[in-house]
Amino acid sequence: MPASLSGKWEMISNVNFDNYMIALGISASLRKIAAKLTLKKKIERQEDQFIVKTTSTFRNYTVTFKVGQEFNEFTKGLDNRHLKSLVRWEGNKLICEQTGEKKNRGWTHWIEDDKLHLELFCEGQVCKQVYKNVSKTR
Ligand code: 1AG
Repeated sequence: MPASLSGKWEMISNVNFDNYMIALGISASLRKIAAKLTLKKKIERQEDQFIVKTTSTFRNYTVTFKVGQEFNEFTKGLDNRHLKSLVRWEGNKLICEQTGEKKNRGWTHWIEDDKLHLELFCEGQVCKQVYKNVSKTR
């Protein structure tokens, strides 16, 4: 059973995504498309390095980082902003702080009941997503 974030995941719930996107300044037409997507994640980990790929039928987004090492993030195809991002562990939660134009922005990933949990936050809005594991087991 998946005890780590690594693997393939498919979204099964998505709460308050619209308000999160509004906080990011995403247009109504784009939000309408985004709201209908079933997002997938592929998370690869090699020691302190992570590659997180978010994919959908509409757009894809990949971020690569090392835990504890600040990096420049460009949210290409999302809100297209340049951020200074820093990911750290807090217990078994992987927490990213995204510093830039938007205040109190970031995300938290953790595993609970074999599901991948994600909170995306921006300026007081919190979007909560849950993903089921769809890694091939053989
Ligand atoms: C992320 O996840 C965010 C990944 O960093 C994308 C999740 C939600 C989309 C965010 C904002 C919406 C902006 C524009 C709408 C356009 C496209 C719809 C979504 C496209 C998905 C690729 C945290 C972590 C590591 O997993 O990235």
